[in-house]
Amino acid sequence: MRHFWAFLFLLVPILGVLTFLLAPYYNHAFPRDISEQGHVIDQLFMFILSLTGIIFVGTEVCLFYFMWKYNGQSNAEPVKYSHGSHTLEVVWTILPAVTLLFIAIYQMNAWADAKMRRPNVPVTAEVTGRQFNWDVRYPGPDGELHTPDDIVRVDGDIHFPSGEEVLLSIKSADVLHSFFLPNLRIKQDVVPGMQQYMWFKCREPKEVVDIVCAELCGWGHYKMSGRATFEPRAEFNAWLKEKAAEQNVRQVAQAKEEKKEEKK
Ligand SMILES: [Cu+2]
Repeated sequence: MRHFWAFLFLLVPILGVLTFLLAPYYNHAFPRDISEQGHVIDQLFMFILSLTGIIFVGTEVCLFYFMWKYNGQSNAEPVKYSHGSHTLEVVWTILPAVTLLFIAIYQMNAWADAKMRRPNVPVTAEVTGRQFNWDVRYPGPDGELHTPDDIVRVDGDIHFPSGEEVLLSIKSADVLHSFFLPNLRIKQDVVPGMQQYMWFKCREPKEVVDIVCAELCGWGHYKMSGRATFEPRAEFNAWLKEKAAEQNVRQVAQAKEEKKEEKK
């Protein structure tokens, strides 16, 4: 086939665009957004995707056209070499630079909302990433973290109040992890030795979503999953109370066990 390579290269944009268009029908598009700020992130993503998508398709079509037109089998003329064009080089340096600068300015507010303007609310919980789990510590009735009445959860079943700002303090006990709530468009790298904060607000009254680790952190990386349940404040408080009671029962049993050991 004379134009085999031209057609092969044309397949790239066709398959690329088709995959993108069909993804939602196969449930491979964005997970449902339940966050109050999520649409800003999605809009930004779609904007950048459209921009790069148009340039991608344009480039691929040019590639196809030139491969078709200058096919060696149909062009008897010898190859002519060009030694570059100063004007063209200036244009293709300035255009991307201006585009990147525009995106940098355009997204500033979204970045500030997501990473800099920390809401003025008490910390809902402290999340610690470790190989291979997310440990979550809630302040007890005293509202203070790292006091004896803290409620510690290590089973991946985490609850948060919905309809209000949730502020998490987050750290790592060992290596790099990344706390990712796809449905809330929230992802935060967890760096050893660094104390960080992340915040979000779930606009749905009741929702159960996935928690994942988005940083390859070792052989058990896949195990760092969990479920986050969002529920109204009253239900959340009731859940916390129930878990505190369970924890107390366990602690009392443990203390009894230890006393028995001592007597022996
Ligand atoms: Cu991890």
